[in-house]
Amino acid sequence: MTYLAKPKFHHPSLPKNALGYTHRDYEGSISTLCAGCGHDSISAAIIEACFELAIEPHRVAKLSGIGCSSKTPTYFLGHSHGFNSVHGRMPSVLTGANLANRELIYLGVSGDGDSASIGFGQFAHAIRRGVDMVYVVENNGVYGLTKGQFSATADRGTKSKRGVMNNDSPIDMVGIALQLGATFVARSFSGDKAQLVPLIKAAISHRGAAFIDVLSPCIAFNNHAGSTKSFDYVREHNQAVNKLDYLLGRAPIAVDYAPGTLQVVEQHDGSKLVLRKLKDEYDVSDRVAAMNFLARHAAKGQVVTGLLYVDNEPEDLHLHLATVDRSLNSLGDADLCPGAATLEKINASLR
Ligand SMILES: Cc1ncc(C[n+]2csc(CCOP(=O)(O)OP(=O)(O)O)c2C)c(N)n1
Ligand code: SF4
Ligand SMILES: [Mg+2]
Repeated sequence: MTYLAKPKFHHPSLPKNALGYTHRDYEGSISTLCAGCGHDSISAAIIEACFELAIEPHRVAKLSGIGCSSKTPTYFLGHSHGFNSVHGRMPSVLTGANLANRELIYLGVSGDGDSASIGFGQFAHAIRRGVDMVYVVENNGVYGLTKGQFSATADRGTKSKRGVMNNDSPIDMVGIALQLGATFVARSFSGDKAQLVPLIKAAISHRGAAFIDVLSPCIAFNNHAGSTKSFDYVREHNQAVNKLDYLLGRAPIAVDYAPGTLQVVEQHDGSKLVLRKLKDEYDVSDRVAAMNFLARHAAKGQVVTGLLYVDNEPEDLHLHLATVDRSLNSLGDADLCPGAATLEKINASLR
């Protein structure tokens, strides 16, 4: 279908990053989503984050399941590795790929249906194992692709476009991610690029399970009054706990704020997360307090956004399994076969 192709010409004055790439080098095919869908704004934020970090596109592996959200990797990073799995099965495919080749940056993109309904178990196990990845849920509270049924993240008491009431309790993806031990947890809004781009950059630089729940209104099926996932509702009830600046390398912090309002988290690679606190009492390193804060605000119908929790000494699955430093797909027969004598010893120990 030729209408999906973008023109290959670059305007010579397009801004370039440290690698000499323009934004166009991080784009994908033309989106086929509904005009105004929140998911397209998340794709734009991913493109911006990768451009600003000057990531070589071939170092990224983007994986997804099924849904409008899971279609989006086609619309960004057209020169990266990609795998579109079956519904709800992205986390296990990502886990396997990560174990085989730890050199790549893993970006899992999913929907609330894909991760909180059919793929809930898969989501939970990838998070609790600490797979080194950025896991983005584009959360609209409905199954957009199959025309707007409530998903498991829809709040109790919300009304569908046709007026049907949802009586089931919602699954709060950030609450679950915190409980399961994700070492980087954030929530954002597709309409807030200034908040979302630094969160994605920080998540990419985090070495462990990074989870970002992005509220992403479905304008076709869940943007009406009575929905808590509409543009208007999220804008009116958004309670950001902090503003994040992501500083690469050992750049000095050149911001001047009142004592107690700035929290700096230094990561393993020397990069810094500089957090300007918007809520005095909020401490991003306190996981239990974060769970409590979120539950209290959710009970009042408020949508807490920002960087909610980060562990600056995260552990990942490779560390837990004590795998070798090299990627497994680069090992040859000599590395993999211990030899007849060693095999005999192992077998003897099991008899
Ligand atoms: C095994 C299986 N069951 C059901 C479906 C039908 N189906 C396709 S997408 C989808 C839900 C997608 O919802 P979500 O992940 O929230 O994505 P959205 O479209 O809202 O972005 C469902 C139930 C399917 N494709 N495969
Ligand atoms: S149906 Fe909803 S989620 Fe799917 S593309 Fe349209 S607006 Fe986006
Ligand atoms: Mg959805």
